[in-house]
Amino acid sequence: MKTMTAAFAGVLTLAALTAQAQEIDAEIDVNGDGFYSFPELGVALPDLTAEDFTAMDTTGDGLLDAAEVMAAQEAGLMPADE
Ligand SMILES: [Ca+2]
Repeated sequence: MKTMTAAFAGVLTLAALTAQAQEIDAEIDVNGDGFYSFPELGVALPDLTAEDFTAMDTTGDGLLDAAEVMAAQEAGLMPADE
């Protein structure tokens, strides 16, 4: 029973990681925390300004999560799949 619970938890973790991986590129997310910081995104997008980043950071926490990345791509603020 204990083994089944552990396996189930593993599946849930994998599903969460897969969902996150759709928008968060590990090549940009250098520290692997699942968010893009301004310095991380600046490496991938050299023309990125602090104002651009602030516009994408709708929660104002200084990091872009998957939802913010997706919204930024849909708004044309960030190129998708580069
Ligand atoms: Ca990061």
